[in-house]
Amino acid sequence: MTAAPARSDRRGESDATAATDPGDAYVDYLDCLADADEDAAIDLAIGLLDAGVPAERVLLDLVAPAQAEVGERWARNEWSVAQEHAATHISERVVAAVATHVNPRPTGGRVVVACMDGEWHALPPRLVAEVLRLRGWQVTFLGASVPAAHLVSYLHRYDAHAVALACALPMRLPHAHRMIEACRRSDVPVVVGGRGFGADGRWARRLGVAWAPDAPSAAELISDERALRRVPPARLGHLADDEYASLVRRRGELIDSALSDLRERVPATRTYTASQLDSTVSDLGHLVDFLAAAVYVDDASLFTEFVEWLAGILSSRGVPASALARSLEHYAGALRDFPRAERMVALGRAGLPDVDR
Ligand code: B12
Repeated sequence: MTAAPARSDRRGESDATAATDPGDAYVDYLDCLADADEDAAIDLAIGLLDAGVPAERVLLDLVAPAQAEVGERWARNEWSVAQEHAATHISERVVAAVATHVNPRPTGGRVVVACMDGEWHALPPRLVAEVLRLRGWQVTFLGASVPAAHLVSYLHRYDAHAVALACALPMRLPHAHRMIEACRRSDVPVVVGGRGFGADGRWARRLGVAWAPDAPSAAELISDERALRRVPPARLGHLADDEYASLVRRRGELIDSALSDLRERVPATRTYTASQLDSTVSDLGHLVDFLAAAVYVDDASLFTEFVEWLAGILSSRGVPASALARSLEHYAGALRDFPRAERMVALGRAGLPDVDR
């Protein structure tokens, strides 16, 4: 086993290879994250700034893609949750160091940036917040999981020009909608972003809210208040069938019955350890939550994409596709009175490879 290179060694490497391009520094930066070498990661980012690379590029062309790669390594089960946490902590420190190093003076109005209630992915909106700050806005970053009522009272108190709301997980879209509506009632224009709204922002359009794919587009939208307010209304007439509300009410019962069904039909699950059982309950819950969100926005692809993702995660952890298929069949049977949900579950099941029943 070799020791990780000392801070000065790594600094030497990055000086030689990556003085002016975040793309060239990317591999070194990922190595810093892999080795949990906070000092070297900060040195590398500040080195780029000192070499004249704009702070916005360091944030968006170095930190952001590295974090996406962290997610891929976790998904492939190459990195543990602890390694992911360590890497994310370092990226947070790097963002703070870059922000302190540049320290722009605000010339624009106040923009409040926050995560939806129940949303813990605070780093993506933090990057957006710093880009807005670099572009002259006076930014208040409220961080992870902000309850709607608290956000609204904050907006009232500080007379915000706009609010930017982040959602990384599509299962949070119903919460997102409630939060967007609460901000609207305060007459503060809203822009949303994050992977939770779909790669092309289609679920933001469904909820009738302005969406930005990235931080620079968010900055442009916020500068154009008319564009921010000029959005077609939400298209949610399908909610009249009450399927979403009923699914939410039945969440606990669905998870319990799916777990009993698994234990009955997939013998391996009977000898699960406590932590395997926890993960199973959490996966069964995520299936219901993603399904409920898909029903909310009336888009089966939200659910089928999640099933595909979950199948990949489970297979990289040695869980056979048959267990997921079995749970989907169970949910389809339990949801016979919910035609939209039942169809979505069937589509999710059909997307899995054929497995023995
Ligand atoms: C770090 C991380 C976490 C950390 C977050 C800590 C923190 N301080 O942020 C923790 C450990 C809390 C976490 C938890 C979970 N996570 Co996570 N996480 C990540 C990871 C690795 C990095 C996030 C990140 O910083 N991305 C970098 C940013 C820059 O990328 P970005 O989202 O594309 O952002 C750009 C645009 O989307 C846009 N944008 C983003 N936000 C906003 C906001 C606004 C207002 C605007 C305008 C624009 C905008 O601009 C950004 C820059 O241009 C991602 C992987 C990934 N690909 O992102 C997974 C990921 C998002 N997580 C995932 C999952 C599944 C989870 C958990 C459910 C895991 C679990 N079983 O518990 C929980 C859910 C927690 C919750 N309820 O919120 C999955 C989601 C998969 C899916 N199908 O939806 C991902 C994709 C991992 C993966 N590869 O599968 N996670």
